[in-house]
Amino acid sequence: MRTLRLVLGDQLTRTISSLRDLNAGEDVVLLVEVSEENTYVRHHKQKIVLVLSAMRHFAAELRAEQIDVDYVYLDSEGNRGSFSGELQRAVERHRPDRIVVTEPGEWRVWQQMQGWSSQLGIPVEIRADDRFLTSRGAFAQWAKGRKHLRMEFFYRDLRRKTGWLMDGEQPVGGQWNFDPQNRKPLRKGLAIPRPMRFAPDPITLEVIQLVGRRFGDHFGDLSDFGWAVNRAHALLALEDFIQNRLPNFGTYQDAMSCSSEVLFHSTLSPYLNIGLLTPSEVCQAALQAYETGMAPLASVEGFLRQILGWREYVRGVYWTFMPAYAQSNFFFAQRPLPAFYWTGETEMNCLRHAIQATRRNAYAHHIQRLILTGNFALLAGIEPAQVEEWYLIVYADAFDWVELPNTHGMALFADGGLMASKPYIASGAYIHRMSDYCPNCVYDVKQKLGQNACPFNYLYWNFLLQQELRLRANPRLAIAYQTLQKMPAEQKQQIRHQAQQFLDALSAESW
Ligand code: FAD
Ligand code: DLZ
Ligand code: SF4
Repeated sequence: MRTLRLVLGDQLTRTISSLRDLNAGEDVVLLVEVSEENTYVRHHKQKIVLVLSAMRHFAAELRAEQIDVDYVYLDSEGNRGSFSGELQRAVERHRPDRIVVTEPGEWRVWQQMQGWSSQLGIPVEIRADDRFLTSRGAFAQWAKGRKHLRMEFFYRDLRRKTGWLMDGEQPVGGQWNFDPQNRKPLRKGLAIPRPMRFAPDPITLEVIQLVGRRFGDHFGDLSDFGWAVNRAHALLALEDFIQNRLPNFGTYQDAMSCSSEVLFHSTLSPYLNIGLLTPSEVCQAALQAYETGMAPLASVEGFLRQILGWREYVRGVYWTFMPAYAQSNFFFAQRPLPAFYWTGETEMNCLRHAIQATRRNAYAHHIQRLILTGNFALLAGIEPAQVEEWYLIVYADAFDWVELPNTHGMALFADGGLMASKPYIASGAYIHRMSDYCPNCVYDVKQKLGQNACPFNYLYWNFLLQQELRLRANPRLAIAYQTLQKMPAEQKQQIRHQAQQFLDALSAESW
């Protein structure tokens, strides 16, 4: 039986389920560069280079194994510009008996796939993506009947299931969570190793030219492309993280600094999300570092929690609740996205720093995404769909299944608390405690009101005032509402007034 095996641009794993029973003498593997995938949002230029160059490298690796690969370039003659159109053409070329593909990461593409068999007139087998440690069905089962889906309980179940960092039924170290030891601001004078970067090879250089030509008006810079685009380099990046940054990962997980864009984070998400690395091998590498005494338990547990916990969990939320999930707007937020999200031109030093770094690198670490751009969008009442599109565009690791729950649920609380037990809101004080942005800002983080006051301060209290009916009963916000209750009416009025003035000026500058 001749099988056409379609591999999507985020499925670049040799052990992916669609290639598992490949018959090298008979089957054809199809990879297609299509304009629809490059423009369904106007992705950061570096994200397009990463995906297309990694696809080309993956194809070359398969060919080196004598596998018959049909590769359609973006500029190939007759390219129909979509998965469905290119599959149709490939069926005409190869006349296969069936098509095999692994389930996609995005609802949008999943819907397209449902129609392929009838459109093409041949069987299409859609296989589970078992690179994840939890299947879509298993998560839905876990979620069934639960009012709130707290990540912590899901994570503990997975620790028990995998046996990772377990001592029989108990967590190693006697705790599931080492948060109190983690999350410190950066210590002065601490050396921060720079992550490994990779000079573009001829394949990547060609893609850089193509992207400059075809998508030159997309967000982001191309001049400093340094991502790994093949598995060998992604493995080097993993090793570099384990040796040089994992030991400090936990302690400084929530720190932010002008002096480093990455700090002790791994920067492995783009490789995990397009398949150059698998989540289990990354977790195993971290566990080994613990076992050999290279990294402390608090860091290794903190890191494992991100991949075994958060990454699996958000994917589960996505597939269990889509497509309705994307539609909710708990706070009825309507404001347009401010222009500075694209330009980085704002007087707020923290936001300027994070957004300009995102333009340069297609990367920001988690706490920048959550507490800077996410928190600001929540406090300012920006419409969720616009914020979500921004997050899907600007990062090299952005794919709907992981971006949407993180933005919609975690950062914006637009799902009304399905994922998070309270909105992640922070005033300037938290940003000041966790970063070194404030001393170099035109605003004064200590001032709550007045021309020089940090906007995060009055926006924070204004948000709590505006959303009082929706949030007052939340026990995790009890202290904030007690403070608000004691606040003089006149001060509340001033907060509302200053916030309104600031927000009106933002709307005026929106695109
Ligand atoms: P590290 O801090 O080194 O963490 C290790 C790994 O854990 C990451 O590589 C990632 O695979 C995983 N991870 C950590 N946190 C999360 C999380 N909350 N959800 C899922 N996986 C997680 N992550 C994406 O991969 N793509 C996105 O589009 C994306 N959008 C986000 C949007 C918002 C508003 C927020 C708050 C978070 C988003 N995240 C997203 C999650 C997280 O911020 C990134 O995974 C992380 O910053 C990537 O950098 P890193 O590889 O250095 O991560
Ligand atoms: C992100 C992306 C881009 C920019 N280009 C392509 C492409 O040309 N061909 C392809 O197969 N995949 C691409 N991708 C990744 C897809 O968008 C991704 O596979 C789907 O969104 C399903 O998750
Ligand atoms: Fe950001 Fe406010 Fe600090 Fe300025 S003062 S860097 S706006 S938190």
